[in-house]
Amino acid sequence: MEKILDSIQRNSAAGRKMLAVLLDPDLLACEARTVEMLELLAVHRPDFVFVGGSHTVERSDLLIRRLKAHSNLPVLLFPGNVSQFSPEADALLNLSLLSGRNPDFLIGQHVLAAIEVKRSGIEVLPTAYLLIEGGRCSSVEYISNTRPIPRDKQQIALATAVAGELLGMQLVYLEAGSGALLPVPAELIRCVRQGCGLPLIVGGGIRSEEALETAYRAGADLVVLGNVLESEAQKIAAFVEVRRRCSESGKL
Ligand code: 1GP
Repeated sequence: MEKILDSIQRNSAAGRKMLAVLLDPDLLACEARTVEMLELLAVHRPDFVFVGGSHTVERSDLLIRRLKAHSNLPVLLFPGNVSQFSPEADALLNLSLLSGRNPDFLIGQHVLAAIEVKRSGIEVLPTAYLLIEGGRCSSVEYISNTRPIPRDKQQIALATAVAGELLGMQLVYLEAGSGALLPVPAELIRCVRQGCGLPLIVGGGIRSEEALETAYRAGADLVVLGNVLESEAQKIAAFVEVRRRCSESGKL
């Protein structure tokens, strides 16, 4: 079977846009919402399901088992810390918070998880994770005790992404923070897209079809949606349609 990183690189090179739905393991606390979400994902298929968050209470593997029982969508771990690792996912986004200067989120958590991750044999996606200021203090900012990159500092974002590329990372994730008031600015996405050769993940504060389209048109390859689907799960149908439309025009 094709590796997940290979599929992301192939889609990025072809201009085919991708969509990921971020599910918080704590979603399981509400059975009705979990069932509704799983049923919708089976019909309106994103490319990936991300599982994790800056701060979660429930275990990731319980949600992953539910996902695996209901669909064959690839599940990627999006861990806020080492305790969220589960070998039952298909791949691990090995996030290094390059925008910050907190060694624990640059390398510390990675050392704690390293042997278990290696032994599990899970596919690992080394990812340059950049927090961009999103209009309010995000959970990532608070928990990691780091400062985000200012919204108008495109060149700092680009230099940080390229630093990750030069360290051998394979993906760049521009993150405004879950529930951000303002998504990552289009100009900043465009700048990183043009100056850095890696596939680009963008997320945080994207709640409308217009915002999704803006991110894709600016150069995002993979957009992550979380909060909006937690409150209005049925919107997934419209978002999948935006992905299709932007992919088609991206190929022209
Ligand atoms: C957070 O980028 C994701 O890490 C998704 O953010 O919940 O705001 O969609 P939202």
